[in-house]
Amino acid sequence: MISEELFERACKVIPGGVNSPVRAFRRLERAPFFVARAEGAHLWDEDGKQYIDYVGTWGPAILGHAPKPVLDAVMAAVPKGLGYGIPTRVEVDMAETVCRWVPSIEKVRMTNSGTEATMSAVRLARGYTGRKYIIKFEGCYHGHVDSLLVSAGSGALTHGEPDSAGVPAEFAALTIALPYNDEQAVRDAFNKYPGQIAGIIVEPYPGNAGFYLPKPGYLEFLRDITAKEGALLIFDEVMTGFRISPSGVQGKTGIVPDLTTLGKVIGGGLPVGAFGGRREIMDCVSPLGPVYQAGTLSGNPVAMAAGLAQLNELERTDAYSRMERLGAHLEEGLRRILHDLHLPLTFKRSGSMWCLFFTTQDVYDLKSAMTGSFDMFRPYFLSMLEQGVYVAPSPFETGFISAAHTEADIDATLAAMQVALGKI
Ligand code: HOZ
Repeated sequence: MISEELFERACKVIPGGVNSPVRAFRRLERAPFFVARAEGAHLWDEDGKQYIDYVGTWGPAILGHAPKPVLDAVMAAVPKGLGYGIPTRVEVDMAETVCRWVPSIEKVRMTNSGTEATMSAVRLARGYTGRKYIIKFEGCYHGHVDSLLVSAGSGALTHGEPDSAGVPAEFAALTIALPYNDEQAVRDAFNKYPGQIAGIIVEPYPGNAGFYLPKPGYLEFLRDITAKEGALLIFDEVMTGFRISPSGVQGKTGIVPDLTTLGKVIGGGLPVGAFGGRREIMDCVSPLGPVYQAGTLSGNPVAMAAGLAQLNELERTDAYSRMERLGAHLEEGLRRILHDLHLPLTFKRSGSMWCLFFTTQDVYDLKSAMTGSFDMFRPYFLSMLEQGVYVAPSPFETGFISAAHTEADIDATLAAMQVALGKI
């Protein structure tokens, strides 16, 4: 097996053989497969096996892999130079597009990753308010920023290290981690630290401990209490931005955050993140204001061209209604299978984001997400993989449907689910 040989080589020179822990199939006790190429909704591994892909680069591949408009834009940008570290027209086009799509964003700064975006947004919230504490929610993952690696989700949770070594207790002490969907916990925190909380950072639809949703009124509550307490509300829409709707969860719910972080879809597959928000807050960012933030590769012209082409294509086509149709098809078929197999498992979906939890309890926070059985997830995942369907290799990740998936892909996935769930 070529993948296994590559993994053996990789393990000698890369920690765990991977460049991000969520790609390691470690907890599944098998080697990851190595990808040779990808197109549309499909991946091919180094051994020639084909998969229907529901990881979608962990979110960016909303048009599927290697979409022609994005490739064309990259091919057109490359001969002009790979980066200059000087402003370019495409950065302005991108910023105008983001501000037009996401009305809460009046000014936006590009970064190279979602992690940089959240790190910068938290610094900005502290700089703008002059306060030091940040509230985050257990199971939410905001990248590998020191002060946000507290009760974190995604790979940190999968590998049992939600509080990372190397983050001094003094740093973590400024982060207040609370259960998601618990209004009283937030009220108590504001009462305990009056006038000291700079902001709340939240994945409005959490997608890093599986995928679950806010209770009715919860996001409105976060908006109201932050406004009342003089703290900022930061929506981390790295996963949900340009995906749940053209303007993310905020577009779908009508909640207007003070700051928003973006990533994944905005880069069209290349490394791009962004943070933006109200003009008066963004004007505190260097060089206008005292909050320093920078990056040699930020706004890279090739990455901007790729991201902008992806956004333009989303705008030009019926991608969102198509992904909703495909998502509804998957949900309907899966619920039928679960019913027929007498498996009352919990399923959550919004548009193209979904998660099957291996628990019979409702899931609305980290604690309930953790009632899922890994002993049921493992045989399900391995059977799906064997049958050529790649879902995330962790029960704490989100499934992504792309506009390149077809009804036939969904039917084939449902057939595989029928077999895989029959085995658990
Ligand atoms: N936020 C991503 C998973 N939910 C991280 C992906 C990666 O690190 O590769």
